[in-house]
Amino acid sequence: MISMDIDFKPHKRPDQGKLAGFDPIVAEIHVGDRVRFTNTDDLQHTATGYSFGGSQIPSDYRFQGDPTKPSGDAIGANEWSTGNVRPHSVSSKVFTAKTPGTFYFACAYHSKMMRGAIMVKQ
Ligand SMILES: [Cu+2]
Repeated sequence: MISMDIDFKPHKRPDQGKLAGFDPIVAEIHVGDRVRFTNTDDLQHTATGYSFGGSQIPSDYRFQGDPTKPSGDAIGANEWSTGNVRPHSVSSKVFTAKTPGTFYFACAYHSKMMRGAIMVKQ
């Protein structure tokens, strides 16, 4: 379970830029684990995976699909999204970790202030 709240404090990671707005901010899980997001804030948020190969999120990145609609089932390097998750402890759909790696995601509405990572281990 990863909580979503725009007020969660920034966590600096020198090679990845600012990560904030989710707790845990870097979720360490294993292949086969399931992930669900819960919006503990009083604003609507999404968690939407970036599809890019590098270690630095491109500053001009734009989500390809419609991040306000749920998409995908797997945490990986392809775009996936919770879609809009309503405030006050509503939970998202469930995603499964299928491939090892570090995958970044953001809230589609607050992508500069709400960014996190999921580290999937074998
Ligand atoms: Cu948000």
